[in-house]
Amino acid sequence: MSGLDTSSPLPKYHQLKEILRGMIEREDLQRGEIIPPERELCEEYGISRMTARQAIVELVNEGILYREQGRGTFVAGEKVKQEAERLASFTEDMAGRGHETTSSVLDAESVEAGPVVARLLGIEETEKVVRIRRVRHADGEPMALETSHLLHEVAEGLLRLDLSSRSIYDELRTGGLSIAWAEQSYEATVINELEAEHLGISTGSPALLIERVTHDDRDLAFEYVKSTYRGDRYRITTTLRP
Ligand code: 16G
Repeated sequence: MSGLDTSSPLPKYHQLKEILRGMIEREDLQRGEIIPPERELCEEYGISRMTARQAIVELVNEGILYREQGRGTFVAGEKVKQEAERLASFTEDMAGRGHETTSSVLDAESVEAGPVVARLLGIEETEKVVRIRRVRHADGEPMALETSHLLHEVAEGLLRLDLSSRSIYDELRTGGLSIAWAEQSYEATVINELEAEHLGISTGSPALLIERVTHDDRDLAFEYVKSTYRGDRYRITTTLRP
């Protein structure tokens, strides 16, 4: 490791960031590897704890490092890319990238739609919908927390299935539903406590809030899904043409 340049006008935390970034690019620090503890970085570069922390926090926010509570800070793997113009299920999306999907089902039950879901699905507020909350994993790593609301008549059968290793879209298609198009929005958000617990990252980490309303081939809205994707592991790409 080379030291900091004390004559440089660049702040020390910034220099440390660039040193760590360089080590990752040269693969002196490999993906998934733990980085040296703050204490060690302070000794090595003659910097304060606050300076080391600032460099690490910024690299975490950029998705280059990630923190695991109680374990340390690690070099992040390459982000999973989702092409925004394809209507795919999580399972299909991950399979296309060579990852295997599993889910932890937090709950799956019939609940009253309520005002928001009712408006989006075009039903009465008091009507029942199937609500399924799942943590979606790619190769065992938690990626997103997903809450799906589905029309009762379409999705009632899902409540009898073990959804930890099944795709909802596959099951609905098997039941005769023709999934046609969706409207999807993206927003920046931060991880709340519940999400932090399930996604294994710290509260306040950056995330993508993705909402989708999906329609069948008769333009019937059958699902409304709200998902929080880890900002450090996920990236959306689109192809733009004139
Ligand atoms: C994706 C969809 C979600 C859909 C789910 C079905 C996004 C942002 N959301 O996660 O709306 O309900 O796939 O997944 O892509 P499954 O068929 O694997 O259960």
